[in-house]
Amino acid sequence: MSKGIKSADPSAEKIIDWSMSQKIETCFDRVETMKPCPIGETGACCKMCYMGPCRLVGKNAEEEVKGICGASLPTVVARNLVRMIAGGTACHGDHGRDMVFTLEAAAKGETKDFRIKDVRKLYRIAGIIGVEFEGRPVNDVALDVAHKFIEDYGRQRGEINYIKRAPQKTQERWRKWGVIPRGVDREIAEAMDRTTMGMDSDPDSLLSHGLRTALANGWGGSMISTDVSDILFGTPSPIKAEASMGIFKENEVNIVIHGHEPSLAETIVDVASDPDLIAYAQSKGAKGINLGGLCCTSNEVLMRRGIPTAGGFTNQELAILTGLIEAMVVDVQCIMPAIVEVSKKFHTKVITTSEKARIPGAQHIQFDEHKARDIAKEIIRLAIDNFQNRKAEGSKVTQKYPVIAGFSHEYIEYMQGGRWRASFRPLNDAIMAGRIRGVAGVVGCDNPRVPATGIHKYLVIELIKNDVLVVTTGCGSQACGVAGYLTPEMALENAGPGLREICEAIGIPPILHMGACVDNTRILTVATAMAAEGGLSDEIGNMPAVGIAPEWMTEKAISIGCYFAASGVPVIFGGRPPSPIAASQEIIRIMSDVWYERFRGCLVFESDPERILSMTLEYIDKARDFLKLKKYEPGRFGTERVLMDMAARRELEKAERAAKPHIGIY
Ligand code: MSK
Repeated sequence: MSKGIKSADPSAEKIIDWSMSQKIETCFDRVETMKPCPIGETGACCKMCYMGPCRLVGKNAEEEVKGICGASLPTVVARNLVRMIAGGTACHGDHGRDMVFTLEAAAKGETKDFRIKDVRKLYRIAGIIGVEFEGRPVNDVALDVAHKFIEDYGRQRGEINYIKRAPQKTQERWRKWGVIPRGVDREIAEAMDRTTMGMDSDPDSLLSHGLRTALANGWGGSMISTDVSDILFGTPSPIKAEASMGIFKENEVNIVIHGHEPSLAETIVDVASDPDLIAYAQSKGAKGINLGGLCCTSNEVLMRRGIPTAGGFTNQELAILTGLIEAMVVDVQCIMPAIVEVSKKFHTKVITTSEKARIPGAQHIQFDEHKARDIAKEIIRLAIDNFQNRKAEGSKVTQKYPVIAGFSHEYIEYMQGGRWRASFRPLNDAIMAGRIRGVAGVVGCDNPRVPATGIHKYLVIELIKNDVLVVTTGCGSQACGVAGYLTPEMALENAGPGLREICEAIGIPPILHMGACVDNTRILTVATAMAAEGGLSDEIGNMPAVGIAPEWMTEKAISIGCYFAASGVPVIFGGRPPSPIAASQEIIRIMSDVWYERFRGCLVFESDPERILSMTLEYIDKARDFLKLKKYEPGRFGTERVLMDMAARRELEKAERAAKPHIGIY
């Protein structure tokens, strides 16, 4: 492995240096030896049947480059992308399904270990999906809500429940273009069906179904997951915690909770303070039990319980390299099988807990929501027993940063008017007046293939300097946390004057941690509320808002990017060039120009961080112009907006129909 900066997280970088000196291999080594397949990385490899795999390369025009069956290059690129969307939707969909089953078990009284913690949220959701709640026992309402959500998975015809939650105009676009999902499972199955050999070969038709499948994630599986998690474990509100690899304690039993689903992790947090378990830890020579998180399970317990985070995806092997981890407990998604190999060099026990995510060499303790506390206690005892096996070696880091996390939709609304007058008026007004230029979601994975330039860090700081309010989720939020960017003080120091003024007035930081990957749906509902509030766009499309995934790598990220595009948000995916659609100009055109025309959103790929920044600001300013908002001028704010009469509104709609999208950079 060559020397040089590998991670933008300084504590991770220190551990990587140590691993190199010890010749312990991590993803940062493998990324250098494993070169990506140059055909597959652009989407040009078709392996849907065994006449191939066909490599669709050549100098002819792309529609003339064909596989053995005659599938063209655009067809193959589209099929590959749709399969990525299906994979991502399946992951988030299953996550949501597991949460619903837990809600169902709690409502039926089948488990004593879970209960409805946030009745207010339950009623709010019941109201949205048409479940009667007035005067009914809480568990009856919860059971009906659970059953309505279960229907969303298996429905064969009709529309998933949350479609009606979107702005009317956004729904109309979806209906017009036939992308409303019927059921989560149905869309995934159809995506697999359409993309097999001999099925759909029309790129536009394929990609439209891709959007339908992605919407089944955003307004289905993921949104269900977020809401049911809030109902069961509480809707997040700001909470202080710590971030970085320095969260582990030398004199305590360290347990890492890693993956995505909160059920087991929440239970581990509950029982870790059990006096019997603490006494047991002390009997083994430890001072106590210390929990830390990784990836999105971490985000779940960070924003609800203040459990410190060791960072995002690329930090998972590195956490073990501290030599301080007694047990790494994993649930589902984004778990590198490599952690087992690394753990063999230390005393760490890797414990898998889901049948869906087993790893050879790991110890398996199956999670069951019906006896969650017993299982959590068994895991903690196992970790305590392992404390005595801790060896002296490891790369110790002490650096850590404070973070403020937990900005849910409900809390952001509450901050703008209190419990009785909660609204999005101040935020909309600030955007209209140009104090806030726009909003950017900087989200998604971290990726060892991306040179460690700290693209998340660069973008969030530059955006807030430009008066753009930043919301962040997933490993993107971890990248901000381990850099010390998730404190109001630090972020306010860097924010532009207008953004700073508003953040101070409302009492929010300029970079808002909104949760895990599934919680990107919180951004959708915030955008919907802003549309309903009035004064900006009356749909999600045309809002001065952009989504960015600077270092994406999972299929889930592609699915998320697509549901934002279909919902009306321009989305920029960064990272290394090329892109999974780079082989086909036709697919690039559909996903940028055609999708923009239809939905006012798009998905483009751009690897240069400076270009990502300038494109983001261009999208935002273009939306401001379109809405006839006051021109953004740093430090100069207006209060009035150009009012639109009917004629102006008609002009606007005419302009919209004629609008050619704009930035075609890939
Ligand atoms: S964990 S999907 S690496 S954000 Fe949600 Fe992080 Fe991406 Fe996994």
